[in-house]
Amino acid sequence: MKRICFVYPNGMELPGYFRYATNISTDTIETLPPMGLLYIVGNSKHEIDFIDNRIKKHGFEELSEILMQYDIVGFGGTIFEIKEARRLSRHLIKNGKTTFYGGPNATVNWRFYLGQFSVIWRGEAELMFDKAVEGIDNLEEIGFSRVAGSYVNLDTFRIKDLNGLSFPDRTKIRLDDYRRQEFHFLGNIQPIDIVVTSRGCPFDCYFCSSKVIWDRKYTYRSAENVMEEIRFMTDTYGTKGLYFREDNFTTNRKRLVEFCGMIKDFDLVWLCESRVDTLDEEVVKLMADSGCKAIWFGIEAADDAVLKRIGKGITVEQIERSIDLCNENGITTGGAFMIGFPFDDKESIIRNYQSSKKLGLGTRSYNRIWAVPYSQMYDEIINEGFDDYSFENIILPATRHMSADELNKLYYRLISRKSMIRRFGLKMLGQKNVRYIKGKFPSVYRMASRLLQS
Ligand code: B12
Ligand code: SF4
Repeated sequence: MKRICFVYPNGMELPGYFRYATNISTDTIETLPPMGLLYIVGNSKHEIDFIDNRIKKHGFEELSEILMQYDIVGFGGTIFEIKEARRLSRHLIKNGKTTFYGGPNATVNWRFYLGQFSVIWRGEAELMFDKAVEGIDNLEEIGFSRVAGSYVNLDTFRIKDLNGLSFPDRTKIRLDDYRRQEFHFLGNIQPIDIVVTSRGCPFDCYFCSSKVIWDRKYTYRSAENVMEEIRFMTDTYGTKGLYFREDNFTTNRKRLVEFCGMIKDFDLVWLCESRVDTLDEEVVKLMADSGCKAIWFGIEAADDAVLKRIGKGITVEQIERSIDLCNENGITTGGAFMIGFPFDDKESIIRNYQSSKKLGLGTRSYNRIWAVPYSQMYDEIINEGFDDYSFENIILPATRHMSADELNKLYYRLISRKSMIRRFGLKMLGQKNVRYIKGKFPSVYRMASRLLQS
């Protein structure tokens, strides 16, 4: 039996110009369990160890020493963790080990990492991983090609029937190590877990790399199959809350209705991400009645002209309607917006920002655009030369009308200054005292929050 270990690497240090102009965070307090890797472990007959280095924070020497005990080391993660994965892999290969690199970044950007991992894995892995381990000396026979020093599956692996998979192996982690700011929408409860009910996305937004990763193919588990996992979670871990963090939780209306009917039997609260055009009055009511406390929407812009240009496929009217429906049914709403599209100028950004405040959202988050390969927006940014600031293929771009620095300054003035004050205030006062103020003097707390949000 081969000795195998999976590693979710630690995030890389980004140059200062990223840190001060974006909300990108590598803080472990703000992350979720790496479900992809846990899925592979749960579906493999091999004993696989797992290290989440965002939690463990081993240094290079220490981690490479640990990993030298294994025959095969598999790295996951996004583009933001590539540096640690690459460095460890080079070291391990030099010492006769075999390394795998998988996940969304490997799927899309494999060409950049040829020669640096023994095997670069594109797409889903549960059904093929054991075959690759057992046939490691004959990978060509199971769909891999030898390209510039690595084996890579040029045809991305996809799984048709997600219901046939075993659940992710959560014994490899401590659920307690993972949390996200979104958890507060569910109140002060524990444990909260994530369950992945679907993969991929059928939409085609101009700025998003999902279509390159998942080829616009959307697969989903049946409501019954999801309930089985939830039952397992509540029985085993006493799960009290769930966060459905996936591209398209609400896209299949029939499944959503079934899901709401079934989850009612559990005493659970939950939150999810959604698109405004997938909700209607009946479904929002059902969601609220079945324990949904919050919905986080990818809105991007509160302006029909911008929404059209970015191919989002939604309108301001739909945005307002869905938010109203949620508010009427006691579901808290959050909305994410993007600032600094290639066509944006100062006026359009300020207009979008001002309009976004009038939508009735409970919480808003604004992301100053950074771009990773590949999306239509990424290609435009490269082709038009707006990539003055870039690091490991992550670009902090300029627009046709504003330099990257002008955009950073505007973003800072409109948004990040307030969130910095908020974070600084939290640090100074301490989480405990803030909770005390919130409980004892709710109106003071609300007023301060509103001031910092406006
Ligand atoms: C949930 C999620 C999160 C969660 C948890 C992320 C995590 N640590 O796992 C949170 C909210 C924390 C998050 C944060 C961020 N995310 Co995110 N996130 C997602 C999302 C919506 C779903 C991921 C998921 O659970 N998929 C389901 C599982 C089953 O699939 P999977 O992870 O891809 O794994 C399968 C295969 O890829 C493969 N595989 C995976 N790893 C490995 C390893 C080996 C060895 C092998 C063989 C195979 C293999 O097998 C798995 C099983 O089939 C994806 C979008 C998407 N649909 O992919 C974005 C996505 C992964 N996120 C992305 C980004 C950029 C981020 C952020 C950097 C954003 C930010 N501004 O901060 C941060 C930082 C990430 C971090 N360091 O934790 C990008 C990554 C792009 C890239 N090129 O790397 C994605 C693809 C979104 C997008 N469309 O651009 N994210
Ligand atoms: S932004 Fe959301 S809806 Fe649009 S393509 Fe990406 S995942 Fe799909």
